[in-house]
Amino acid sequence: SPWTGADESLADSGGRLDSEHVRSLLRVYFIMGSVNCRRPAAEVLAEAIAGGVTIFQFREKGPGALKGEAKLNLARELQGICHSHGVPFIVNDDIDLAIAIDADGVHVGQDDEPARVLRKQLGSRKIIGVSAHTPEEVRQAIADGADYLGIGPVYPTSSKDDARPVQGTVLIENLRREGIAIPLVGIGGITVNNASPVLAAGADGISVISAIASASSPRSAAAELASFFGVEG
Ligand code: 3NM
Repeated sequence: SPWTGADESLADSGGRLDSEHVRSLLRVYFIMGSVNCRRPAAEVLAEAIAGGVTIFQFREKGPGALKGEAKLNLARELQGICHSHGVPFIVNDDIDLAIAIDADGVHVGQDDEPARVLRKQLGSRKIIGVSAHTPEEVRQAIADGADYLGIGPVYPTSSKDDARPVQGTVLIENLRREGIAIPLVGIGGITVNNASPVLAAGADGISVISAIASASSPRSAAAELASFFGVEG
């Protein structure tokens, strides 16, 4: 079902988000900032959503990234596109921006505020995602109340300068073998040609930048990724 924002029906009796709903939202997780695409980001995002993207993260980072009002304006434009299609809009790292525009959630790395601090700032109805690269980081993020994890880099990536060493699908497999059920996505170098082992390892979804943002047709690329889940683009 499409995301409906701060809707009580998504929260359980404790006011927490429904973890199975979050899990289903993660299937085709598209991440993008203005530096990731050569065409206007709004065009790329609209096409990707038409293809079947299920959740979007605004990640305005790296050399040439927008700042200040330009960043805020692009965030608002992309958020509007997401919301008109029922796609949750997540902000990477920038908690102040997430709060200013009432985003649906935030995604943070290991160098940012821990999820337990973010939860206090954002409340129980926002999605909080954490990048984790080791079993210890996974345990900590879960203890801190993360709603989902991003595990990577699964494959070599050229979209993140400070990416950790490639780890394949082994951490995802090990977590599932240990019975850790938290919703999670694989990230890093994933394309339609290598996504299958990530899902077989137990990921609930695949998270990509370049496979969609750099595709000649973002719509087709998203549709091919969505087809792993039997979703028509
Ligand atoms: N985080 P692409 S890898 C944003 O390992 C990000 O945590 C990673 O881009 C991690 O799909 C990555 O183009 C880049 O490889 C993903």
